[in-house]
Amino acid sequence: MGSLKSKNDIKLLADRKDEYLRFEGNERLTWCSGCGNFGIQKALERALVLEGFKTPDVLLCFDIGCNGNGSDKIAGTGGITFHGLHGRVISAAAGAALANPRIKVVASAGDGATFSEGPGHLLHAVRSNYPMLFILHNNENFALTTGQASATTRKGFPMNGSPDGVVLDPINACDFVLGLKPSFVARSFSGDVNHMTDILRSALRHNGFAFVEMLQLCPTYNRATSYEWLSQRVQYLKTTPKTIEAARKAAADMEEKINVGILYQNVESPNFLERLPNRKGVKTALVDEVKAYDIKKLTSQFE
Ligand SMILES: Cc1ncc(C[n+]2csc(CCOP(=O)(O)OP(=O)(O)O)c2C)c(N)n1
Ligand code: SF4
Ligand SMILES: [Mg+2]
Repeated sequence: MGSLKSKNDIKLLADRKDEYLRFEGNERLTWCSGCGNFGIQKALERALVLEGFKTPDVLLCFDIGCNGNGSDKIAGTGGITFHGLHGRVISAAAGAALANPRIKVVASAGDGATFSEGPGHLLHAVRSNYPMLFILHNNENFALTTGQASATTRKGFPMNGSPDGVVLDPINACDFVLGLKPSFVARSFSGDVNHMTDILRSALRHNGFAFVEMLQLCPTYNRATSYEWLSQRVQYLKTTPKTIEAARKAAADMEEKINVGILYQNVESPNFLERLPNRKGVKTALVDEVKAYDIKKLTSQFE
């Protein structure tokens, strides 16, 4: 399963060491010890380099939160990053992806941002099939603001702000997205960098909106799903379910047997730009078409 078990990939990564180091940058990482964000960042760097991307070809967009603190720690030398408002990273990233399809756009956000602050953006990104990769860092809480319950916190667990236990059922992130006729949905686990790397490589190759949920360890505030708890339950899918119904079945259990892998992929679904009649046959990107317009004549009518 793990890509770095392959000798070819280890050699490729060694050959592309300079590019890898450019993605890695040299900023000091400030996440807590044992935080799943370390592994997710490593997997993303490896996946980008193994897929042949160079730092200027990639725009890495980050939401607010502990996950978003990766924005100044990745691509430190030569890479392009964008740190948006809480819950709004998808809209900014999608705009960039539509404006310039020559760059690869990757957006990262937490569960709080995605399912409490900005679920509308996710919903329309999935149904629009924008050409970008979205990584959900699901640590099941609002971590940066010290462990409040989010929409993915498990029922009954006491959190800061709800010390008697959360009273609502959690949203199952992949099931939610699968209900929107997506073109790519996958789940992985921040305790397995090789698996995350494999999943991210497939997601980077996907033409359309690739949704990847990382079950992210947060030992400081998410005591419900520790490394031991998750690693005892994670099951590696051997094949990708063929239908959305089968994928939803595979995604459903988050308590006993938690499936990770590519849950669903539709390679036939055109991305948003490919659907637009006015972009058919157009060779330029929107960024090439930007020019200065004289609007004086137009505005003079209102003077
Ligand atoms: C609109 C808005 N509401 C609240 C906040 C305060 N805030 C900053 S980080 C954060 C928690 C983020 O949780 P999540 O998105 O899950 O990311 P994590 O820290 O868990 O990685 C909150 C509530 C904010 N920045 N903006
Ligand atoms: S609070 Fe949780 S998510 Fe934030 S850095 Fe610490 S372990 Fe990571
Ligand atoms: Mg969170």
